[in-house]
Amino acid sequence: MTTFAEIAPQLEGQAIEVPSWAYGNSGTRFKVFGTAGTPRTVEEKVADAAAVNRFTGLAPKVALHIPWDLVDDFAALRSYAEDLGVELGTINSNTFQDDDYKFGGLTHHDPAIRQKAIDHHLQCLEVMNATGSRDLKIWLADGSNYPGQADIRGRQDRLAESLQTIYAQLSGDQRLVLEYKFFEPAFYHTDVPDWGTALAHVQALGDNATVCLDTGHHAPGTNIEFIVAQLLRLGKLGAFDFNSRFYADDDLIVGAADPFQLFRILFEVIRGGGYGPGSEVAFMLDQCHNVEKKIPGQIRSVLNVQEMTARALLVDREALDQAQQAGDVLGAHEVFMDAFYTDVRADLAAWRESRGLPANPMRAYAESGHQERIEAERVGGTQVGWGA
Ligand code: PSV
Ligand code: MN
Ligand code: MN
Repeated sequence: MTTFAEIAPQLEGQAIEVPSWAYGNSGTRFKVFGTAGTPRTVEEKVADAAAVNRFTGLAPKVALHIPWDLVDDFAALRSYAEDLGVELGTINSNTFQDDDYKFGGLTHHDPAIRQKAIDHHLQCLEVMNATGSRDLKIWLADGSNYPGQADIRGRQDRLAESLQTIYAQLSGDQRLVLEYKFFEPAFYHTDVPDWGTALAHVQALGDNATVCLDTGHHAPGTNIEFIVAQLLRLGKLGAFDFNSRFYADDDLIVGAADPFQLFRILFEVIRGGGYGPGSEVAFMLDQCHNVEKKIPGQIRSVLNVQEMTARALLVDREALDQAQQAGDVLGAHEVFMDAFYTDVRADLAAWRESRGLPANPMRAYAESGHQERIEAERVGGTQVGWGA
């Protein structure tokens, strides 16, 4: 039986990148609810991300979305973030909120619109040069709603060409990370619907192109940990967008819908060498907080990832291997489940305290007065939202 003390050193340095858009107002197509204390500026979003890191020690980077987080001076934003103890992380492009992109961006049949989408990504690369970011994350809303509406094959060819043009402009250790999603906003076909399509494109590009696995972007019942194992095996798992979904795609708190699935995913990450020193996998949240408060929503999220990481580390790999080799089906399953059912909360609380962090970051935040302070201070101006 592996003990918490044995795995504790491996929790050191765990980093989960938080998305700037998690701090803005969001909702559904029915209603976006305003929340007191919501940031009005990019700086206030970065400050909220820094608060999550202060209370948890788990979130040293904040991902930006362009143009939502466009500022005149990214070097200044970078030093503002660094003064608050966080770095600017992944840059996410956006080719889904402009009328020109109604029928797609990087896949569009009109060369002028395709060029506009490519230029947007080149602008993102310039932002990355100023922020010191490593990853350009591309999620496409491209697809079609009706059979016959679009030339599915032609769109793949154009996508490959567009990605090639963007990829050619990467410099240094910059990476292109391509995210897939099985549907929405297109409902018949999506141009990058699955990991196979994403893999085909990044493999054609080269070593600095990898796949982003968003946990919410699969059909119900999909064995996501298998995809993790396969992409790691091929050296092509670049990043995670963590979140939860109950029915279709959604951006709810990671580990909320199915903590066991998160455990299984993290076990394969660890098993495949995707966790810890030397691993290049970026762990990100991609979430929105429609009805709950946003900073505690993010604190809860990074803690969920930490808790399931600790449990996955607790799997007695030697015992598991022995049982597997012996064909002991139920024995192997029990070793796996023993780790999953181990409650690590008290051990983690003590571990955090020993590092000068609050034992219970959720409670510490609630008692800190931080929420009341930002709610009182952030009056006037326009609150930012998903899409602004
Ligand atoms: C849309 O599904 C989405 O949630 C994708 O997962 C992206 O990562 C995110 O928006 C931000 O562009
Ligand atoms: Mn995502
Ligand atoms: Mn999504």
